Formats: sequence, C-alpha cells, structure tokens
Amino acid sequence: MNVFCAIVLSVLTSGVAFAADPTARVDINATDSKLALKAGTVEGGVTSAPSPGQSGDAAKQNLMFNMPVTADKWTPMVIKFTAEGDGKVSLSLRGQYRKDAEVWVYYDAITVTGAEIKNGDFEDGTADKGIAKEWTAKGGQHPVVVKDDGVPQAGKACVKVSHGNRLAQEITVKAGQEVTITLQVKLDKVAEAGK
Ligand SMILES: [Ca+2]
Repeated sequence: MNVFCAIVLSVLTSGVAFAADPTARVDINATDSKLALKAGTVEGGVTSAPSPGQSGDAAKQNLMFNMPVTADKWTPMVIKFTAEGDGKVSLSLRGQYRKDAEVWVYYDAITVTGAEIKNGDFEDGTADKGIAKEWTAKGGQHPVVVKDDGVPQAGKACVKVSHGNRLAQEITVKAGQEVTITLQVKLDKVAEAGK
C-alpha cells in the first residue's frame, strides 16, 4: 500500500469529513441588535466561522456553524456562542449552501442552555401555511413540518429545511452568558437546486 492509499484509508476509517459531505448549517444572526458574537469551542465535527459575505461590524454579528450529516442516522450537533450585550439574536436552521444543489436536513429535539427556545421539539403543531409554531419561515418559505412515523428523532414531529428554505426563531441573550444549543440533525437528501 502506498502512502496515498494509506492516507485515504485512514481518512475513510476515521470518519473525517470530506469537503463534499453535505452539512447541517445553523446561523446565529445579530444584525438587528448589533451585538458582537463570539463562537465557543465546538467539537464532534462542528465548525464555526463568520457568515460568508459579511464585512466590518456585520462580520462580528453573524456566525455560521456546519456539521456533516448522513441519511442513516440522527446525530447531535452542539453549537456555542456568547453575545457581548443583552438583546435578541436570530437562530436559523438551514442546510449547507451549494450553488448546484439543495441540501435538505431534518432538525428535531432542540434544547438550549443559557437562553430559552420555544417549540424546539416541533411537537406544538403548525401555524399558518404549515409552518412550525414559534418559528418563522425565511427564504423560499417552504420549510416542512414532518410527521411521518419513524422520521422524527423524538415525539411525532420534526422539520425539514434547506439553505434557501430555512426556519428562524428569535432568542433573548444576556451579555457574557454562553449559550449552548443542541440540535438533532439528519440528512434528508441532496436535491436538484431549487427543488
Ligand atoms: Ca419532535
């Protein structure tokens, strides 16, 4: 076995993600409250970065977290951040951005410490247009509440979102208080762009 094969094998067997692996993407946005955000230490394959395309103060007010997802099992994704002041931030559930495809990801059983979330398990039903209660649809307006038996990680409902079809909820944060958000995530599918 040559060195290249050995490296490929070790990457495959260690579970390290390839760049092409689809990811769940969670954004924390404080553009309205103008609070600077700082990502906490993340692990388990989660990466954090300023949201792309932002500069100046906006780059400090927007965080992006990604974690590889597979269709065969639910995986916990844990993200951490701290805001510099009291106020509201927006939590957005989405899928990885791809120019040529739509990455659809299931989310369920979201729990938060250091702040509060409403209907994080999606069991509290749907509101107008089939959107999960307490959540707001952004972008394509087509995030889906899924109630198929066997799909939700817990209870009877979960949601399915993508980069262009996201769900958001405002969360109240306190200065210097680290917020930890644990989300159960699973890949639905990588579909044709816009589908
Ligand atoms: Ca649920």
